[in-house]
Amino acid sequence: MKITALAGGVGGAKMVDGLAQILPAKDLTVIVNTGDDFEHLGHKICPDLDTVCYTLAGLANPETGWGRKFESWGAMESISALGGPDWFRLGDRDLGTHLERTRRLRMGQTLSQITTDFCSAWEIGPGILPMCDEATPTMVLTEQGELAFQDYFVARHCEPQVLSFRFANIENSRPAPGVIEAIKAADHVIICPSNPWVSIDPILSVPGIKDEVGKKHVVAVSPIIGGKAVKGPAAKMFAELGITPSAQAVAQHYGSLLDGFILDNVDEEQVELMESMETTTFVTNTLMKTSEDQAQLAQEIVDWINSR
Ligand code: FO1
Repeated sequence: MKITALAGGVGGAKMVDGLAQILPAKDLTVIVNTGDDFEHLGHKICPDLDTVCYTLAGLANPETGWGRKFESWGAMESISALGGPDWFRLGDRDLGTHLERTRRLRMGQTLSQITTDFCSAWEIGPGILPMCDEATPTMVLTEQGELAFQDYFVARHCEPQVLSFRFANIENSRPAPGVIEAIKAADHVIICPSNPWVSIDPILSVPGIKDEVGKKHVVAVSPIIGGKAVKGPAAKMFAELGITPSAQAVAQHYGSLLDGFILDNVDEEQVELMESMETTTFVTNTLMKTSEDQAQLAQEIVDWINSR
């Protein structure tokens, strides 16, 4: 069975890692959010692509979820000592990725070509595709004005109250090569337990992607468990936008795109509400603390999908 997953951030990377453990590599393609990408210290940083790739390559930092394991911070310390911008922490090993990616971009290669090459160097089996090759930076409209995503997320610790989101230049973007083909070829699309507002919505906003996803069987895994986000600001965003954060709110956010929804045992009482919305549900442990948890959740989802 062929699966195409939509992913961003640490929750997405964990789900994808679980799927990669149980599916043949040729049957899994991951479309990754690039709305978080930005230029920093003159280099192109792609946090979600790198988080997914480092995780699948076994290179990810298990404490932070982003960046590399066995990292050293010499370059950052030098920048800091010179009074340079040190609010966004780039480790030495991670920096190598950004240097090489930026070098290739400046030679005229596309982000999708570079990602394919990096994945083969890191011996990653599943297909990993950026949602598009164009820059479509996520902008967060807050009570303190409009902020670039990493300014909001890292520099300001997600503190400003959110009013809305905008994906700049999205209307001029096109699905990266292979994206539409991967969705068409999929038996199922899985929306990973990533932030709906800033990880999944950017992907679905690339012209053509949502229409193609809408033709498939689509299931989503809730990133909200017991009213709280497993990691990151998703619950805070729902609340600030006037929506009580819950698994049900996530299902409502995706609306008719979904024909299945996976929620955690602690949210079992929400099943009736969701089934009244005509979304079939699957209830299990969705908290992925270990690699075994990731594989178990992936297997349960695939078994459930197969049995429907
Ligand atoms: N997140 C932080 O909270 N602080 C950082 O200093 C930081 C550095 C960083 C470097 C490379 C990278 O790929 C990601 C990094 N992140 C950092 C995480 C990242 O900004 C966010 O988690 C994602 O954009 C949200 O999915």
